[in-house]
Amino acid sequence: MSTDPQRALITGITGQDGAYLAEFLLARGYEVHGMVRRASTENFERIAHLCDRLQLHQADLLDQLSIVNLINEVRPAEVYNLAAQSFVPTSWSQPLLTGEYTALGVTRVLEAIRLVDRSIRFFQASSSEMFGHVRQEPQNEQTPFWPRSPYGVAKVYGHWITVNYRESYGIFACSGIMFNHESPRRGKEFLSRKVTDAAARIKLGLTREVKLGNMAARRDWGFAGDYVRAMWLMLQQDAPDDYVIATGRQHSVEELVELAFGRAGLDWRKHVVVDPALFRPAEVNTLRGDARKAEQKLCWRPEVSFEELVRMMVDADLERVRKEIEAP
Ligand code: NAP
Ligand code: G4F
Repeated sequence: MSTDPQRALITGITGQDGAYLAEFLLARGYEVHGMVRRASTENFERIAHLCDRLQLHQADLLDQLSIVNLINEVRPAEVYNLAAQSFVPTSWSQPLLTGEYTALGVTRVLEAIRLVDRSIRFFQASSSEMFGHVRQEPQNEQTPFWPRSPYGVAKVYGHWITVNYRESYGIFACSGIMFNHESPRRGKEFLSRKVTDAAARIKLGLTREVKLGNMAARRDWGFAGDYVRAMWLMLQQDAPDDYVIATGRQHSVEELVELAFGRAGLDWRKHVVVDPALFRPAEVNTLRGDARKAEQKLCWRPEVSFEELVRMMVDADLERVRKEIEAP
């Protein structure tokens, strides 16, 4: 006897996490739907290898009716809200748009669930940027928030509106407070990928230097593939809740740079130029998560170490740049 597959809807499916989550859910037999926004040229690079197994629908976080219609049409059992303006520096140059996407966009998805079917389970991609000027080391679910960017402020709104719809309407809504997670699919403007891409390009003779900002900032970096597993686990529990997802280990930007350049056989000091223009108006100096609740309740643990992650990213960029040189 065959049973109907579980149906999931992912907003932000074209992003780093969206691509890993889509792979993860397809491997578990889900019928996977993705929300994509209209663009003059399709931007499906990260999900190209999955496209024949996905159902993609146009809608936009800015447009309430498009989200209501989408959820009504798809009728998913689970919604993963990964779409956002996710780059912290852009949140200073476009603070209002960041608020529209990253804060109010969450309410629009929750409103659609409230109107169409309150039994839909909801995951919100919250961020360790909410801890900002940290009040406690390491940070857990009880640590107070002190966001340091318009992005962080918007994510605090998204977190609390998720909690509020759970408490007000009984929606199975979970907030995953995720620390930085990276992969070869990471956007090239984020620190880790900017560094691994630069190391590859320098190694293969395409450029000589890379400009970076604050080398002293410290982050808790994990692998995106591990983090999407935690998202799914949250929606499989008996009751909705909020969880910190982190490795518990912290490294400086300088340590990441040294490791990445070392993997490419380079001395980073010969190639990195510190550019004050890349410093942020307000920096989050240190982040380190305490994921013991996720470990105990979800049985979640990261499987890829920081060192493995950096090696994986450098190797992937070396291979990609080599191919670009061979077949431009
Ligand atoms: P990402 O690669 O920047 O992907 C963002 C996604 O959001 C893209 O698919 C993008 O679509 C989509 N999007 C943006 N604005 C939209 C709009 N108006 N309507 C519909 N879709 C829109 O981000 P990520 O690293 O995968 O992160 C996923 C989520 O986790 C984000 O909410 C991020 O803030 C959060 N988060 C990430 C981390 C991390 O370290 N990666 C940590 C904590 C929380 P386009 O492709 O069309 O641009
Ligand atoms: O890679 P980043 O741009 O990530 P950031 O700002 O920590 O935000 C990421 O993680 C959050 C979770 O904590 C997510 F919510 C968010 O969506 C995003 O995925 O910068 C990491 C650190 C910062 O301290 C930054 O000042 O690296 C420092 N940095 C130094 N030079 C740089 C650079 N960051 C970038 N992007 N580019 C540089 O040249």
